[in-house]
Amino acid sequence: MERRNFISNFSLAGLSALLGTEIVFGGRMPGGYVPLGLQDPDPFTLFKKDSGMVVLNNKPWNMEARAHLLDDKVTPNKYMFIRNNGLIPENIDAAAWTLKVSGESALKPRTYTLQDLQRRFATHTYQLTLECGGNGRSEFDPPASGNQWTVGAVSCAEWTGVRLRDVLEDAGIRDNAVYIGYHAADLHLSRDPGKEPISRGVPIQKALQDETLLAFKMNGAEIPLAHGYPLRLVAGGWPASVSGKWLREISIRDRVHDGEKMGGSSYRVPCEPVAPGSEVKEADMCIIESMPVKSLITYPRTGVVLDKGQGLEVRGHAWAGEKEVAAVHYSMDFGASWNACRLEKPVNRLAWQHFSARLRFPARGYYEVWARATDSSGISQPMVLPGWNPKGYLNNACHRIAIKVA
Ligand SMILES: Nc1nc2c(c(=O)[nH]1)N[C@H]1C(S)=C(S)[C@@H](COP(=O)(O)O)O[C@H]1N2
Ligand SMILES: [Mo]
Repeated sequence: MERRNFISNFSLAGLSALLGTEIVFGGRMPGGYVPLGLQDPDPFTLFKKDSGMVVLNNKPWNMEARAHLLDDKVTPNKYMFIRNNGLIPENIDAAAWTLKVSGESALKPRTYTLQDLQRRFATHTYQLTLECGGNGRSEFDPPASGNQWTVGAVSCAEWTGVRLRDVLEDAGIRDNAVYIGYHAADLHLSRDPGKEPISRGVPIQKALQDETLLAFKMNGAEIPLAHGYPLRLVAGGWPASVSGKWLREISIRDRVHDGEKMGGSSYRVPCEPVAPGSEVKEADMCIIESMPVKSLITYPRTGVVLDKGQGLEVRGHAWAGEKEVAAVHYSMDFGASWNACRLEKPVNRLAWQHFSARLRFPARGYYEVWARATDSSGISQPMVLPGWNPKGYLNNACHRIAIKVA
């Protein structure tokens, strides 16, 4: 986002809010002047993020959480990772915003205002897990290019909107429909309006699921700008790249959507395992669909020092793409033995689940707690890195934290 343009659209009160305090002589400030305190991009203030978040890139903005920041059952905005491929749209007028439904397989292509969507279709609310396909990329060797996400490119917020299915059915779906693709309002980094930063999609079956939303609210409020205000596609359990932010158009396709970042090595992995560092032919790459089983220890934070005799409640979340998590186990002896954690059912399909366990440490010294989730089909997280792939996707290795008992 061009900070200067963005900022100059704010009123004095808005600028004060961004600065976090009143501009005492604000009335004397020349029109359009950008206060120095706002000239140095401070993404934490700009996006209302916690100062413990980690900025991976500023052009485009990419930011991740640390594991312990994700302790809430429902992720608040301040701890939600940001993944942008292009520039956040400026000057959004929600009252004039429209969503077009188009494509070869749309019977009656239509355009809806946000008000049309809200008035004409029933509203639904779900907690939905969104994990970037590249979460965990930083551990792959040979390394993959792209944002070096560690563990924090995952969230589970509560999304409210209308079902994509209801809207697609209103526009009419031809029998030959196989996919939907999204088009959004963000600008390509080159600022060339003819180029899209990203335009992905999902098979029609995923588009028609109850939980696939055209969302206009996150955690009960307007969607924050960085997360797709005023309208976002949310398809939980799949790489979050299919959940298009700043949504302008949904295309009902008679073929696999061929938008930006659908081909090559983008969000695709070798269909069959390959040796690390291999060249993989485009024809041998498959589109990532449901995300694999994974878990994250969110309490305590790694490195915590405990007093001897102090018990400890360890907790976190686990998720498994389209599947449910059936069990989470922990180990405190480097994987030699495993014990079951308590595990809650998901509030709804595609929401992450919460686990906890009460631990006792037998002596002073250093420990590690490892967590491992198993999905409903019996597949568990690997303890070492899973299959290498050219872009470093789908690292669902077990999460570990360090603990000292003093
Ligand atoms: N329009 C648009 N939608 C987008 C993206 C984007 O760059 N532009 N990034 C995608 C990717 S790769 C991810 S991981 C998620 C990140 O969502 P978040 O920033 O709300 O956490 O948004 C997806 N939707
Ligand atoms: Mo992503």
